[in-house]
Amino acid sequence: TLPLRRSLVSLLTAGVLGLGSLSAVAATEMPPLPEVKGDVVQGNGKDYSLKFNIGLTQSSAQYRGLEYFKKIVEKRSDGHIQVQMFHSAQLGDDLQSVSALQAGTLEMTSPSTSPMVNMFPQFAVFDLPFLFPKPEVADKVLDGEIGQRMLKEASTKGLVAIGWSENGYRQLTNSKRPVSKPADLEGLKIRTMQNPIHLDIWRTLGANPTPMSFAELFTALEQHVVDGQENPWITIKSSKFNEVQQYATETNHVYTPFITLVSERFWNRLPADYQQLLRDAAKQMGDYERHVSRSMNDQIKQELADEGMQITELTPAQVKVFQDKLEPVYADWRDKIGGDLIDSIRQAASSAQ
Ligand code: TF8
Repeated sequence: TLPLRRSLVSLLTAGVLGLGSLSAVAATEMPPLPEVKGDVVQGNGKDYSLKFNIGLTQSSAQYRGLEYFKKIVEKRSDGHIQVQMFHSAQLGDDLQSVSALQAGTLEMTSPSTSPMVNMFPQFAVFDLPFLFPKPEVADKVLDGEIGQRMLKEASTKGLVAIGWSENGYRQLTNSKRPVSKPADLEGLKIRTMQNPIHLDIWRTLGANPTPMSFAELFTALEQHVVDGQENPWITIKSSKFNEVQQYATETNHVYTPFITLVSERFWNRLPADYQQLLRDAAKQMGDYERHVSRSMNDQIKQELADEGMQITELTPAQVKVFQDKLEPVYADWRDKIGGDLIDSIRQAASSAQ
């Protein structure tokens, strides 16, 4: 499978170069892990072990957030809850992880909301293009009444939803040509998340979209099964997509949240104060992970350019061409998602401006 194949390649490369570790490959400095705030929680004297699996690699902000989560939970449970970290979809991609939570074979995961819209149709609102004009607006919505209500609504079907963090603003990459307007997308095969609005977006822009799990994406790009994909800068870099994608466009077309999920079976075995500890830790992880993601965004974009990626930045007028072209997507999905929800998000957005 993909993660195994790639780590073998890395190990071989390190061996050939005679490097003791892989640190030479992962250059980007991450902000330090904050100290753990808060007292030790009493619990019930029992020990728990919790496997937390994420889709991104060890050099992602998502993994960094997970390291902080582990630090908080282990310290504040005085070692009674042990957190085992898994990355790069080692225990499954986003959808497989969610199923594993429901089955009780995995305790925690943090998927993008987008592939979960079959289970929770209201999440589709986040897939609408250009919904959040800046990250503070996303925070306001997710941390406010709407986001908190969605966590409650997603706490069903064997899942307990306890927090938000960020995947972030998505950027387009491809192996064929620079893209600065929708017409440049003609005929490009673009991998999308398994989500009908994303399919609609790229079809409407004139591309040829194919939904696919993130875990299959590197190989699909490398073997030219698809020409391009879209993800935040930090994901493009930490997943090494720039090794197989020459061109990028800073589109910022969708902001994707990550949702922190716990298996309900595991949750129900925990005493109430440990449940609260996980909620607190999820909140602190989310705040820290957003900080990491945002503070590294520009730096990573620069590193991608330094490593030879050709990056197209769009003028506001060029962005507007994409927005106008995508108006029908809003119109088509408005009723399906719920006009009220869209309006209340837009209202929150304008008050956060
Ligand atoms: C995607 C998402 C992913 C994440 C991660 C793998 O493109 O943006 O990067 O959901 O869990 O599939």
